[in-house]
Amino acid sequence: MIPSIKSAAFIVTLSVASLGAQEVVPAERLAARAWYQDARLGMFIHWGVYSQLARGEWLMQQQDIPIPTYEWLASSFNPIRFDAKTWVAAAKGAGMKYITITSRHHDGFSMFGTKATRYNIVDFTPFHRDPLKELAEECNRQGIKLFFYYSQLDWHHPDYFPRGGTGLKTGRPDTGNWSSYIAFMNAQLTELLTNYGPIGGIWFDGMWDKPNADWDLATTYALIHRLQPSALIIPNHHKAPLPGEDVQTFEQDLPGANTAGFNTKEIGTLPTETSLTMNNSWGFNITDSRWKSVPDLVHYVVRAAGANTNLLLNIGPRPDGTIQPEALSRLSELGAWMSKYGTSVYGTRGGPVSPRDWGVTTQRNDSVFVHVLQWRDTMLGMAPLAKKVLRATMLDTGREIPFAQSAAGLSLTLPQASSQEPDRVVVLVVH
Ligand code: H79
Repeated sequence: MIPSIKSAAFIVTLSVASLGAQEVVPAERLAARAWYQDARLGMFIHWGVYSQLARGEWLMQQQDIPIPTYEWLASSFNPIRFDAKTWVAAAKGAGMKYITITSRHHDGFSMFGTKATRYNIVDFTPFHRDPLKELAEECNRQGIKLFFYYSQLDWHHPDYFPRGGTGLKTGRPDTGNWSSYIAFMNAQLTELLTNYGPIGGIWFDGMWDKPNADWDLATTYALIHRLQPSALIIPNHHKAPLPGEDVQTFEQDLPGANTAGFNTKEIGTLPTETSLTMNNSWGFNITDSRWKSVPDLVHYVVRAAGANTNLLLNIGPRPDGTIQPEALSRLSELGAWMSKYGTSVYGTRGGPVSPRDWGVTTQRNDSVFVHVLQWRDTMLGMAPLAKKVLRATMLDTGREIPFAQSAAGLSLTLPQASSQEPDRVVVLVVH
């Protein structure tokens, strides 16, 4: 279940056969991975100059916006209503334990103060503030861990050359120095890991734009691990995990599913995460009203936990720094559910019965939590458990319920399902 972190180091056999080596993961990173898995629920934030266009975060590519035109957009970014306290409180109120925010997306604009380029929120906009610094300080105050999303793909930087599959029509000359681009990224990552206190880690995205390029990941990963030995590396490269990485993340899908069309079905041995939009957009999209319902969001959290996976639930704040009321209300309602039922999610791992259509199981020590998600009847038959069930109670009322255990399985007699309850949670004490 919960791995012991007492040993100084843990030897992991690499899945990359060609390296033929063993990776030694230091104890502090194993501890950070365990913390991360215990957290189970985080907030993803997509916010950048694209938020002003109110059409997601890909408009520069989708509409072939030339760099000078997009630079004007950047130069007018002034989110005067941004308030780190409000954002962190919204995450905390939703029961989230960490925040992962875009420090730089594919448009190449840095949402933090950086010396590596003037094309950043402090130097290039009338705002002149560093929102990541304000967030880092506020997260520290409110006990939330902060991770930085960082795009390796860049539609603006001249040295992102040769180009990949996207960002081809932004008007850059057909020249550029790839190793300078890698050095630029490493300089920025050094800043992110030096100027913001202890951070949770780096969430990479965009490498899939140039799958065959030499990204020199070994150097970048070693740099991160040297600067902050507890920082986790979470890459969204759509491939099986590579050496130095800590979490395998899946976009809009649970591990093994691929409704998105680009997620790998190769699941390694690392902790896993699913990132999910609350409507159908990452960046603020003013016409996207396809919001997931609160019961659906509860199901996503619980189905992720039952698959031993974290859920990273996204919001796309508006360009003035405010969060849409549709998102805020869902966050606080999800938080109300988490404050009542969170013990069956936080600090758990996937349970003894693998995910089923009717629901999932999670476990912590000698407690198994049965999450009944899609089952209208009172009698539920489950697959056999290896351990003996001593007691079965409903999590919400604490009332004992009848059960029968045999070699054929476990049957539970549940209270009537009420239409308000997204999840009927049974606590089994096992021995
Ligand atoms: O930040 C959000 C998105 O902007 C970013 N990741 C999330 C977290 C994202 N960018 N692209 N995608 C997600 C999906 C991209 C799919 C495609 Fe392709 C890019 C389709 C064609 C080009 C990758 C490369 C998949 C096929 C080829």
